[in-house]
Amino acid sequence: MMEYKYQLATPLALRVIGPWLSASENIDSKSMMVAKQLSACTLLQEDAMLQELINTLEASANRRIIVIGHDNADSDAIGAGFAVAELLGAPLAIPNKISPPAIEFAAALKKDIIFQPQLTNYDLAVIVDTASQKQLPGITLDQYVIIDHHKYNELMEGALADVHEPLDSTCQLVYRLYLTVGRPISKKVALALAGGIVGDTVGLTKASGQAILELGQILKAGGIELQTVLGVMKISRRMDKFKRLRAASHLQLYEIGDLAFCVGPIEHDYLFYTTSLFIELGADLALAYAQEDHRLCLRLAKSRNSQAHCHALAMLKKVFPATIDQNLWGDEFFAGYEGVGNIEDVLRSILQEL
Ligand SMILES: [Mn+2]
Repeated sequence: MMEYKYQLATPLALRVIGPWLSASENIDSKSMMVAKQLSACTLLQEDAMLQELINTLEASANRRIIVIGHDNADSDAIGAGFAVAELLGAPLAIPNKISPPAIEFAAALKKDIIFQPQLTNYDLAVIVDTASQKQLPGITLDQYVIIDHHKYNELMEGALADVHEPLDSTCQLVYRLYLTVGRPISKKVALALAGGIVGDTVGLTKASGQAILELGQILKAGGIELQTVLGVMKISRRMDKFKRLRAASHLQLYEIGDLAFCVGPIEHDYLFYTTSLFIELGADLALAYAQEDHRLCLRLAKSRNSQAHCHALAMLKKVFPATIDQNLWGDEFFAGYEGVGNIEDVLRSILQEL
């Protein structure tokens, strides 16, 4: 069913998108008219959404386009952003930073990423994997389109066009965009899209059949293996065996009812990797910290498999109530703090909360 749908869409989309993808190629007004008529007849909602986006992009031919993923970018934002940027020959930007788990992955794609982009330098922004203005600190949107998979998206209202469907990942929507315009999937684009799917489905443990099917198609189209993607995504890859074992040997275990809470010191650069390591070992909740005099940097992670009724960010907000936002960030499963603090006090507060 899906295969058929895309085969149908490809020649049409190629005509519409042709002049925009390659400025040298001329399109006659007749075929454009036919394309528009056909486009108006599109019955499938997703095709219509994709087509509207393509039309908007086509109307922006020769204008300056920038692709932007949400702040604290994860592998879905990076992967989808990379693939769209490749498709458009546009730069990729992130408001402030890449999320630690996605740093290795972003580096493997070898594309320059612009931080704190100046939108006044561009005519159109393609926003990927982003559901609210809050995820775009410091960015004032004007002319933009959206490609996103979050169930609720606050940015759709002001967008010129949107491709929005509640799937497992934005990368699947970008894959469908590639199919619709008939652009081949290169090895790197396959890695980007597959990485986004693997990331947003927590290493495929939460993947729907549809996501796994599309992942398979992406791997096949790009001629890469899942093993390659997993290797690039492997979280504790950056820690060598001695660092991993040393971190494990310094961990303190708190058993609170059925809850396993692991705490350990580590150098600043390995905070995230250490919490991941503890979770991999079976912790429900993991805290890694670096204490340098009065300065404390820590990361708190919750296992996705845990039944623990705790919210990592909410927990840190209780522990550091007066902290300004920039020093404290995260979500239910992973949160970080950097600032003044003492690990003994912090640990006491957390244990009280648990
Ligand atoms: Mn996502």
